[in-house]
Amino acid sequence: MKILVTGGAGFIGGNFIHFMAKKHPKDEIVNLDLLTYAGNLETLINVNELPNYSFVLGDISDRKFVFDLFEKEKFDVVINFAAESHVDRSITNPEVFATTNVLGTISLLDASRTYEIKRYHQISTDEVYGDLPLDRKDLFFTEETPINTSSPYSSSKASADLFALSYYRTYKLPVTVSRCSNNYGPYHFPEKLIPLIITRALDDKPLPVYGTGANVRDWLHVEDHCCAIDLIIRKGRIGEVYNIGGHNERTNLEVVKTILSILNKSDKLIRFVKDRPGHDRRYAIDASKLEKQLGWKAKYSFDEGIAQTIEWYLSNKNWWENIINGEYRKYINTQYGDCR
Ligand code: NAD
Ligand code: TDX
Repeated sequence: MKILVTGGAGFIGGNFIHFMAKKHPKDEIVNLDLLTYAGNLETLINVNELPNYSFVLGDISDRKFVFDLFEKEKFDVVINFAAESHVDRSITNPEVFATTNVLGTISLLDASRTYEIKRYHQISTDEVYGDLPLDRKDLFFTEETPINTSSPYSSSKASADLFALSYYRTYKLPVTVSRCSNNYGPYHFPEKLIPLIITRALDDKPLPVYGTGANVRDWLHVEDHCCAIDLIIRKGRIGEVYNIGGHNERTNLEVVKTILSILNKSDKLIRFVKDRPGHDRRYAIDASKLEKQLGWKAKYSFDEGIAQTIEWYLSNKNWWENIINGEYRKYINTQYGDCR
């Protein structure tokens, strides 16, 4: 099987390529990534030399480039991870979220239609459902929960998600969509809560917690996410949406305190700062469709996963220090010229 992975130099796409290299070493993987600030080829050093893996620098919203690539490569499967993924950045600069997340997805869908791709999988998010109240622990997002977005990021992702589903209904393109909760694990860019807190706590820097820290996220280990995607592209029913989540709800304050306690650092590093505008209160996923239909089950509890993740950040200081000091851009520029 020849698979196009877009956004493979990012957090989840990068983990997915590692996962596939181990689980399906005979599959061929082409990684298309624009290497924005979030793309880091150092994540892929271990897979770079594999004969079935190749990297292509390019923009998913550049239609001519995308069509030429599909013409040349004859992919069987397309998995679209590429996106602008940070909610806070979408609040300060929404436009690129429309370009990459919406127009980029449409150009991949059109190329998939033209070149009769056997399966197109869209990586969507639980943020398309909006949020749940904090005082209703009995409520979860199911695949039938109405779309009701809050941020420019989630609006762009919902749009892409609905475009993908419309290509199934209108053109019979074999599409599947997955909506997952917050991922965490190795190679997570240190602008997002968990890696931000780990890396700043290790340097004894103040730790910004938005509002009162009472917002709840449902944490999914990235390896469990990769396993679910692998199942969906092979066995998922076309035209269907699958929720992915591991019933690991924690308030942000609980997450920060857990990290501090594992690192043996003081709670005094915590700073309660101005809240994110439009901040979603609670995400909680019901993944029973994926569990019943495809036999998926999360392997990691949050307690195991966070300990493993912290261990990874302790053993891979070079990876995140190169991001914080900007060194990773030098690596990219040496490899590819001043591409961005
Ligand atoms: P990320 O920001 O770490 O990586 C995104 C990757 O996409 C980067 O390598 C970047 O260079 C690349 N990219 C950006 N614009 C591009 C373009 N125009 N063309 C080609 N490549 C481009 O993101 P992530 O956390 O790995 O998320 C991957 C996907 O999963 C996204 O679609 C995101 O919306 C979704 N998602 C993420 C989470 C999470 O918790 N991280 C949860 C739910 C859904
Ligand atoms: O400095 C911070 N302080 C803080 O309190 C940051 C960066 C975040 N937060 C809070 C905001 C959220 O309630 O922590 C929670 C998690 O924040 P993020 O890591 O920014 O993730 P979130 O906004 O929940 O979105 C993530 O999950 C869904 C991903 O970034 C999205 O790409 C995905 O779709």
